[in-house]
Amino acid sequence: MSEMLKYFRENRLPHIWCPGCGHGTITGALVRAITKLKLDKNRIVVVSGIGCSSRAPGYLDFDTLHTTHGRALAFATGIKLSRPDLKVIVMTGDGDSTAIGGNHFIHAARRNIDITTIVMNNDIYGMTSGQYSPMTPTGMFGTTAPYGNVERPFDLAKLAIASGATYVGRATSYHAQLLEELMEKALLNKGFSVIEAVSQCPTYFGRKNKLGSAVDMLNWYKERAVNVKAAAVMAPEKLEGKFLIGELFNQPAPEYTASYDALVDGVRRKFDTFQGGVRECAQNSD
Ligand SMILES: Cc1ncc(C[n+]2csc(CCOP(=O)(O)OP(=O)(O)O)c2C)c(N)n1
Repeated sequence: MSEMLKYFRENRLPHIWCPGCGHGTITGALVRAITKLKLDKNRIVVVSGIGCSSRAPGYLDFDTLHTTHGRALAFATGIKLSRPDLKVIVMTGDGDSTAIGGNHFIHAARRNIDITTIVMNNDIYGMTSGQYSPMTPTGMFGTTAPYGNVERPFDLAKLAIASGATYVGRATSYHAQLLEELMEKALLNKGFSVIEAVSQCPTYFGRKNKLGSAVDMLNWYKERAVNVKAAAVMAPEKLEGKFLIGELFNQPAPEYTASYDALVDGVRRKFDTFQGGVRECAQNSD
């Protein structure tokens, strides 16, 4: 525990999250994963957008950026390109990453840039009081879906995989141990990693959908989440109404900043050779 405290800005606590919110559990899992990997806190940058989830970096004693709504990955991309030696982590919400920030999300995945992205998915816009998001399940309620959401939600993991992410996992705030293990592997992946961390919002999503207390919501996750390894041997009808957790994808591919640096080196070498040739010509013509 004391080992973990060095990663927190204790003077910024207590946090602003509502009683029963899952975002603290997810932040705790990330800090435990970082502690386990013994990462140098002075070489970690944590970037967020705007939302309840995006308040997390404010409590963490790394170099942190609280940016604009949906733009965490754009800022993180700039940091990683200029300082590829740093470990860059993005903490974002389902709205921040798949609504206003959806474009940045798919392109960061497509490039396979070495950023670990933790999406705290509470199925709703928490900070602005419960509007539905692109990840609100069909039929569920939000303040902007008072008769039920008619849209189909993204499956974030499938979106990330199809876009090019090289490590993708999902767990819930109930499965905190698994969450930590997935985060550890995501942090070690040299490429774009996405962890969908399903998080209960009893204040808005829970209340609007009559899901009960935070504990009831955690039990809801416990009953509906199936580990992908167990699911592999289950009959499809047994998986109806369930969702998969665990390591959903792990397939290395060339990383963007490494490819970019190699390109720059190649161009520089060609340019130097060319300049050398020009110098030789000039000397010969003297
Ligand atoms: C450009 C812009 N548009 C809208 C907002 C208002 N806004 C702030 S947070 C937020 C949604 C946050 O939801 P999510 O990313 O799911 O995070 P949560 O609060 O649920 O953790 C919105 C729409 C804003 N701050 N900036």
